[in-house]
Amino acid sequence: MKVVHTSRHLGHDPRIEIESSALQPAFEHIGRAEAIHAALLADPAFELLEPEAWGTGPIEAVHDPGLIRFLDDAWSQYQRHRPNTREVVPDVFLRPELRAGMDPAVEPDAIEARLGWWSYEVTTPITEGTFDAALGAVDTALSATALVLGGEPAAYGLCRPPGHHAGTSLYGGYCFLNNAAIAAHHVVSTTGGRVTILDVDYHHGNGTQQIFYGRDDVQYVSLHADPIRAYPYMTGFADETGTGRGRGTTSNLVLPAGTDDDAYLVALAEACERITAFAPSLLIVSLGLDTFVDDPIADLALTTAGFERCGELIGGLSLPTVVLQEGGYDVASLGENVRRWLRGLDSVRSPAAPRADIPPRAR
Ligand code: Q9C
Ligand code: ZN
Repeated sequence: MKVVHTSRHLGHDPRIEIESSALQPAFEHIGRAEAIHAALLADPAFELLEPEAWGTGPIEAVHDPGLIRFLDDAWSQYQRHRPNTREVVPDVFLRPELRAGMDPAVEPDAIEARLGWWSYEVTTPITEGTFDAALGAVDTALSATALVLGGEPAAYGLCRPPGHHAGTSLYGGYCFLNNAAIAAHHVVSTTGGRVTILDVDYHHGNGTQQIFYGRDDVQYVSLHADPIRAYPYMTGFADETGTGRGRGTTSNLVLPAGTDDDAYLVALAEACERITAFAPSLLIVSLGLDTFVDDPIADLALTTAGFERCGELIGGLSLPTVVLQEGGYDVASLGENVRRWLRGLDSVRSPAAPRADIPPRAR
């Protein structure tokens, strides 16, 4: 399987984050992508490639241009405000109640206010190279997608930073630009096909859901820890199923603490049925390995062997498949968990998988 990877992720280098009311070593750090890269490099079943440069056009088709402008200059504007700050984090947020009964706010000029205008939480520091790393992750996602549109049965994009918590006009949850959403919209707009995003990260992908909530050309199916106990707490409930034209195109399958391989695979089979019913021309998997039994910020109980079974089940859909990296924080096991998941996917595919589902314009 072809793997897209770039060292540009090294620019996003947070060392600390505020998490569970404490200042902690960052969970989302460069060592994660390095571990995955090393594991795939050591296995001859994977061929590593650099991404192409896609520019900001495909990003602007999904995100507010104001968010992109903000990410481009937030770090330097903060340095003018407080020199030598390593991790830039908001400390004030706009809640609508702040201006209840008044005119709505407009984007402020002060960097402190801009941080809290574009983010919704405090665990996602901006460092000097964050914007370039986020652009590199989008290039990685689009390049992996182009491989699949070009006839590869599957490809993996080693995206870092991850993307599924980033919404149209919002960053947070370690995410700045929504790699999977940008790739899905690119497929729809260039091929006219329908796309499913299957999100298997431990956390609900609130950003991906929000971006496609009113659309019927991209289906969003997510398996995640019940938001009644787990981040992002505010979205991801089973009764959120889409709106307007998008009614029925969002599926949230919520999982109890301690869910093991067998119980997870039952839920994943249900997700596969909903995907089959939608009949997409291409599948994008938001692959989080934070469902792992030893993940430091999560409470599910999947094993390395279970990840291989998950890959096999999804490979059985026989859809052209783009796999994009999201979360996963047990760095000691992360590389092997990704490797086994991808080998599971590959094991059930013939090298010449049929491409009849890709509309002719995409070939
Ligand atoms: N007390 C991804 O996996 N911190 N993002 C949770 C709970 C943020 C996870 C705080 C977790 C973000 C891509
Ligand atoms: Zn996650």
